Formats: sequence, C-alpha cells, structure tokens
Amino acid sequence: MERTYIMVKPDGVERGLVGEIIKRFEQKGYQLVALKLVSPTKQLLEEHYKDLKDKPFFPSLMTYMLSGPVVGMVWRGKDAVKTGRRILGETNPLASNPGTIRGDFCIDMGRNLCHGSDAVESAEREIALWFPSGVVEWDRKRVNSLIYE
Ligand code: DAT
Ligand code: MG
Repeated sequence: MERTYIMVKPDGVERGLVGEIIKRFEQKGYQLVALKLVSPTKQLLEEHYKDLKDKPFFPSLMTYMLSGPVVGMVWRGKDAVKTGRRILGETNPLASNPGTIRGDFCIDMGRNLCHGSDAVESAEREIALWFPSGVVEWDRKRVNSLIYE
C-alpha cells in the first residue's frame, strides 16, 4: 500500500474547501492516516519545494503558500500517489478536467488549491517533513474488504 502527502493550500483553506477535498479522497476509498492544520514556516516550505527554488515563480509561490494556514494530510491505499494526482488534476487548473479538484474549483496556476506528491519517493520525503513524529497506522480491515478484492 502506498502513502501520499496531500495538502490543501491557503486558498483552499480560506475558501472553505477543506471538507470537499477530504471528501474526494474518502469517497474514493483511501484511508486517512494523518491530518493537521498548520501555519508553515518559510524554512519548511523551502524544504518542501526545494526542487523548484531556481524557478522564476518560486518567490510568488512562497508568498502564496505563506498567506495562511494549510491542511496537510496523508492518505494510504493502492496506487495512492498517481491516483491522488489524478484526483487533484493538472498543475494548471485551466488544463484540468471537470471532475478533478482543480478542474472544478480554481482557475490560476498560482492559486491551484492543493498539493499532491508526484512520486513514491517524494511522498515519503514529504510525509517525513510534515509529520516528523509519524502517522497513525490504524487498522481498517473491515472496510478494506469492501474496497479491495
Ligand atoms: P504540482 O503542484 O502540480 O506538483 P509543481 O510541483 O511543478 O506542480 O509546482 C508546484 C507549484 O508551483 C504548483 O502547484 C503551482 C506552482 N507552479 C508550477 N509551475 C508554475 C508556473 N509555470 N507558473 C506559476 N506557478 C507555477
Ligand atoms: Mg509538485
């Protein structure tokens, strides 16, 4: 079973879309194993987005991400990383299909509501970064038997 780090960005929190985003992962069948509302430090965000630090949009990305609290969460399940990205939609919301979170709720790339890990290795790095004391490894055996064959 894979784990992925999903984050509602400050625009999503302030627009009251946290529940909507959680709902889409819940109804798909993924298991929530960590969740928190946090005002991240610049240092934490620079580490999270370290691969992008030389991009021209990096300063505006930092300003956006520091504009309010975010909701970080970890979802667990089969193919959670790739499928999580498909639930979010494309980086550019205008290129995102209706039915995806970004396709349904936003327009500009710099206000794209949510983050999702892009690979299993980056997911594990991001989970360790945002949840250094670990996640909740609870058993969901009964429900799993209704979701997985
Ligand atoms: P994603 O969030 O889809 O994984 P990313 O990791 O390449 O995309 O970039 C992180 C965020 O930075 C992205 O959600 C929005 C912003 N961003 C990416 N490319 C951009 C661009 N060309 N112009 C403006 N903002 C951009
Ligand atoms: Mg990314």
